[in-house]
Order: sequence, then C-alpha cells, then structure tokens
Amino acid sequence: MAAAAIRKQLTLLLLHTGESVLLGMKKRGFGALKFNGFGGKVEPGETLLAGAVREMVEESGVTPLDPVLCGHIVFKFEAQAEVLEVHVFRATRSSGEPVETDEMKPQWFKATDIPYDRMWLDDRHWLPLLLAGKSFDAEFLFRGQEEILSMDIKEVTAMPVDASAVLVAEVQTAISIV
Ligand code: S76
Repeated sequence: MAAAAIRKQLTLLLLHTGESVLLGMKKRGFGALKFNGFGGKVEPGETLLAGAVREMVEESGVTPLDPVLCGHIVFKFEAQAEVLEVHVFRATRSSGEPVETDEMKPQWFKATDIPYDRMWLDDRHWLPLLLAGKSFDAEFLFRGQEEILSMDIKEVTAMPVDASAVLVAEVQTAISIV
C-alpha cells in the first residue's frame, strides 16, 4: 500500500459576535490582499483548537473565548500534490481589540455585508453555513487561485465530538494509515 500524501493541517477561525464578523486583509503570502478568517499551520504537538486560538491572537491581537469546531474543508489545487486540510472554528465571544499586524489588517463587517468579492472564491459557499450556526464538510478543487473546477459541500449535523482536541501528529498518522 502506498503511503498517502501528508495533508497540510491548517486552522481557520471566524469571530461572529452579534451582527458582526471580524475578518483580516492578508497583507502578504498565500492569499495576499484577500479578506480571510484568521488561521494558519498547526504546530507539532499542538491541538487543532490550540493552533486556531494561537493563530488568531498572533494575527489580530484578539483572543477568541468560545471557539467551536464547525467545519472541515479539503482544498486541492490542480497543479499541486500538496493538499490543504482546513479545520474551521467559529467563536462568538472575544477579548481584546483588533490590532493590525505585519500579516493582517483586521476589519469588522456586518454579517449581512461580507465582502465575498474580495475573498477566496470558496468562502461564499461555506461561510453562510457557518454564519447560520451550521456545520459542514467540504472539498474544493482549484485551478490556480481564481477558479474552482469542482466542489462538494455537505452540511453535517455535528462535527466529530472531540476533533478539536486532537494533536496534529495524530491527525497525520490517522491519514497516512488509511
Ligand atoms: O477561506 C479561505 N481561506 C484560505 O486561506 C484559503 N479559503 C481558501 N481557499 C483556498
């Protein structure tokens, strides 16, 4: 049996407080100039939840107080072997005021006025589910960064109970022995 390719494990956290959503304009790197949730690579020995909280604090200065895993998205890119596996969290409460960092410029938006035309193309398909308090499991195949070749989005009744407490090393081991 061939070993499965390691999927890069990432988090994405959306802070949805009352009528507003905090997004960040990515200033450099992958997805530069797009508005996005906050997140990034989970570190070895870190749980998905701890990674999601750490990335949000690092990128925005805001600490999410009640993050809950609500989505799972696999991103494939036509010309790339690497697969991105994104664990999506939603929080409704936070402490601290957003600050601009080297990486991100945070900005509040009304939940009814999300700037989908300045975001990744996939966001308009799953973010409405998150904002409605729903959970989802999705997969997108991109050509470059501006075209979706195929997608599959399923609303799910619940995420695996304690998935957010899983260590990233365990996720990767589970995948490589499938
Ligand atoms: O919402 C998204 N954030 C990313 O960093 C990448 N979508 C996405 N799609 C490739």
